[in-house]
Amino acid sequence: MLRSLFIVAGLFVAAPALACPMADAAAFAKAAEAVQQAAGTKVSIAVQGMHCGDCSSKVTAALQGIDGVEAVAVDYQTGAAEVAYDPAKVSPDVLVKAIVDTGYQAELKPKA
Ligand SMILES: [Cu+2]
Repeated sequence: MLRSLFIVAGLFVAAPALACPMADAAAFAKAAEAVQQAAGTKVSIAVQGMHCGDCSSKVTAALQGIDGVEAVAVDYQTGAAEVAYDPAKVSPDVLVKAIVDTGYQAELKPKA
């Protein structure tokens, strides 16, 4: 009895980890729009090595922790990272280095 309770509780804990790709894409689209509407300079960074929502959360947290970063959107499925930043406080190279330091490969995308 107690054992099955633990199994049920475990399923609830595990559920968010089985992230729905559609939900992730929608969350990224929303975050990317916030980046576009944020003040500051926008840059796109190509990130390699992300394979789940946990990866995009780590990259997002690393970027958000940088002084001068205004908004961040990261999609592990496409490897896209969109950042709005204050050029007086931070440079794109610092953003790329923060991602690399987190354990992923990253490079600036040429301006579209
Ligand atoms: Cu991951």
